[in-house]
Amino acid sequence: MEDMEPLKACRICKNTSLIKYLDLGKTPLANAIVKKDDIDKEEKTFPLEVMYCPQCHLSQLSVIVNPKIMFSNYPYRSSISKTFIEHCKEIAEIFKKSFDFKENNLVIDIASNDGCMLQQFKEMNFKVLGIDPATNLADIANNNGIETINKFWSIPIAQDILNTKGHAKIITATNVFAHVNDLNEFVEGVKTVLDKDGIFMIEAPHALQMIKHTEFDTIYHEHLSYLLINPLKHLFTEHEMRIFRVDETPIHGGTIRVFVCHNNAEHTKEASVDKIIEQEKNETLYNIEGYNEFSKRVEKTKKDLLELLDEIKKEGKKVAAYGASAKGNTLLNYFNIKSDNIEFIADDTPEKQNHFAPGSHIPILESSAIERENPDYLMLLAWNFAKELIRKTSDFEEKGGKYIVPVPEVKVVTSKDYE
Ligand code: DWN
Repeated sequence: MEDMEPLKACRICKNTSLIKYLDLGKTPLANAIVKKDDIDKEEKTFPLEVMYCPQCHLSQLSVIVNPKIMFSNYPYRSSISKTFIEHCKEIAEIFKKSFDFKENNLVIDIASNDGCMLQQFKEMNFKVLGIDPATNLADIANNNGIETINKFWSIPIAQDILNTKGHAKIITATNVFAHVNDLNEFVEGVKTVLDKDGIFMIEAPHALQMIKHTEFDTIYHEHLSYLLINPLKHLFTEHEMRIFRVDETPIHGGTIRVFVCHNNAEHTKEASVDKIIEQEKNETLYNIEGYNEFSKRVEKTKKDLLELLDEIKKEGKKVAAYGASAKGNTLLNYFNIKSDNIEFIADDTPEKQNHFAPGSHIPILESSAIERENPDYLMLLAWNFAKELIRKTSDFEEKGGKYIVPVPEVKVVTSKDYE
């Protein structure tokens, strides 16, 4: 596959008449952090446009960037966030309590990152197996005792696991289903190895929350699809599977947790499935009207944030950022914000420190830089973890520092706003 190919048809229902409703220009890959030695090299950029399928209502990018470029070595560690570790524990407890799974049942986590999710299941005496294409992350997980296959998920991988370890009672896929181009291959792989009464659980940003709360920074090339329950229902029906429960959870700006099983499995469909579909209909996300004013709200966020940063600059005050997130790079690049406005981005991820953000080339430093450089404001580019980031920077606030949260609307906040 070349670096990029155009989307020819809706990846779920194959409709070819898609409607573009957002264009964020050509941008570098959101996690393509730049080494010091490469700072003067030209960065690859790709169109960042979102298309709406009027047939199944899936939102999806107009291009597919080669996943090998994005995921073979990945600078994002799930375990950096204590909030996310707690979130993984909550998921493992749901399976332990709500479904009568036994110790030693096999749990597979697809796109298992550094083993964050599987560590929780392992502590509950499940048998665990991770799959992740990122060699750097698979090495971390394997070194931590979480067996991890360093590959992309596929039907052959699923078949190998079935032959060597048997069926899986649980297959989890958090923050990966929206990243996959060939969802049919992905789902057929799950079907191959999922136990007849097993559960396949997906977590992904809910397009309803993205549109409703102007979370445009969730849009970057790793996220090929922006999911609603209706298109997912259509997809699983095609594979003799069905959605029997949907939870809503606030992580990552509003996520849907979708429970799927084989058609003839014993899991009874819950009211939550139709309730979410009703919500999606009520937000007019099943026709293009629901999307038309989204881009206007993105432009308002851009105007408000640039005005705020200009004001702060005129006061001679300094702004830094915390959380060199992929979403943060969408925001910085679409708003054309660079180091003359944001002095540095603090981040606790070793793979990101002492590099530069893609496009903006703002330096990414260890979070100790906050105390050393003493900015007046911290823009939370990982606003979805605002509470955790604010809790970690209480010294900064005690010295009079304030926080800027850019989404869902531009606000100057303090820890009191999160009590
Ligand atoms: O889907 C994806 C989501 C789940 O994670 C991936 N495609 C990529 C990634 O997106 P993101 O980078 O926007 O996610 P986060 O979790 O909002 O990024 C948080 C950033 O902030 C990371 O670089 C880690 C950093 N961080 C930190 O330095 N200290 C985060 C916390 C909580 C901290 O305490």
